[in-house]
Amino acid sequence: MGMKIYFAGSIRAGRQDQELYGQLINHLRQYGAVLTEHVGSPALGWRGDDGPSDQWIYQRDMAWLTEADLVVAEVSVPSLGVGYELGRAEALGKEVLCLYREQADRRLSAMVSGNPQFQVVAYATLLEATHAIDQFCCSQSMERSG
Ligand code: 6K6
Repeated sequence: MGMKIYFAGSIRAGRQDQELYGQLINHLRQYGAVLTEHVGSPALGWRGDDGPSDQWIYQRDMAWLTEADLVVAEVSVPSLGVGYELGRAEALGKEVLCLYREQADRRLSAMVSGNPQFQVVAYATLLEATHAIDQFCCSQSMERSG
């Protein structure tokens, strides 16, 4: 327990999944501190300009990503910011879980689905998503405790 978790989800690329992000973040809390809780907040709109400067946000998020033990990304809404965070997470050697809802009119980027460093799980229901989180977080916390 007590891991640091970086949750990534779309902000300026569209907030249509915000409520789902909040549910996933709530579920993640049992495994440790979610550094990026605001990603699930209804107060954070798609403009994402109601707070500090973009430079400040970038610096803070990169610092959090560096200190995180695990990265969990909801990648159904394609977001430049989330894609960037995933690339940086890989370069930092982080363990990464990507959760994706199958959609008829859209396919996940091959840069994510084809990356052997990422665990990519397609899901249909919230229960399937939280199950994938349980498997990922439990195996990681067992590896950490030796
Ligand atoms: C308002 C108040 C404080 O911060 C804001 C606005 N913006 C952001 N705050 C925090 N993290 C952000 C913000 N914008 C992007 N990110 C990071 O990029 C998050 O960690 C998300 O996972 C990701 C979303 O990228 P876009 O490209 O969809 O915005």
